[in-house]
Amino acid sequence: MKLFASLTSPYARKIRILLAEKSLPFDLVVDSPWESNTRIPEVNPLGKVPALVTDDGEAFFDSPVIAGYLETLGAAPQLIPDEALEAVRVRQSEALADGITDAAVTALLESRRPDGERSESVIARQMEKISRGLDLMERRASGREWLHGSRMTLGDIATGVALGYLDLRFPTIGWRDHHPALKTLAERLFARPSFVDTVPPAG
Ligand SMILES: N[C@@H](CCC(=O)N[C@@H](CS)C(=O)NCC(=O)O)C(=O)O
Repeated sequence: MKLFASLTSPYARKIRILLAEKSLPFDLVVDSPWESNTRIPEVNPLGKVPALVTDDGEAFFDSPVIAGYLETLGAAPQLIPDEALEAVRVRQSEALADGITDAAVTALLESRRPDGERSESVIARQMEKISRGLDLMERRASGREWLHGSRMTLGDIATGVALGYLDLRFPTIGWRDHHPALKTLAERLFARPSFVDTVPPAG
């Protein structure tokens, strides 16, 4: 299978980590959706990464859907539990983490708009989402080794990716200062080869 990804996309990083954790072989097609010669719209009409194309030519997007597809391949470790409600809870953690990432991406793009076009209130609104999201993540991580059950799940991986993205784009947030459980969880995640090997380049 082929994964279309940019090296800085946190959503694509989540999928690269899942593939690494499951030791699934794939071809990485590095492509930026912002470049004029991008081929991403050929596999994802929404023009976003990540997009995954199976060996049979079927294309999957967006990242939660790709995560669900990878789980169907049956490769260990299992990262979404079988039990339906527990699986929904893991997906809820993924949605919270992805939502924090969405807010950070929106704030970043807004902050890069030219003087006069930039809205400080849009940025502030996104920062509030990040702050509230981090607080809920912290409560869920408190007193536990992993967010769900006794093993790492997709929820932990998505959370680590969101925290790593804040480190990359908004280091001044300093989320570690007020979120000790997330700090501990992130230290455990960031030491894994799957995270180390997918650290985004600066820029
Ligand atoms: N919800 C999507 C978000 C994907 C996304 O927004 N990717 C960004 C890169 S970080 C992108 O491709 N943006 C290009 C665009 O919005 O045109 C997912 O989880 O896959």
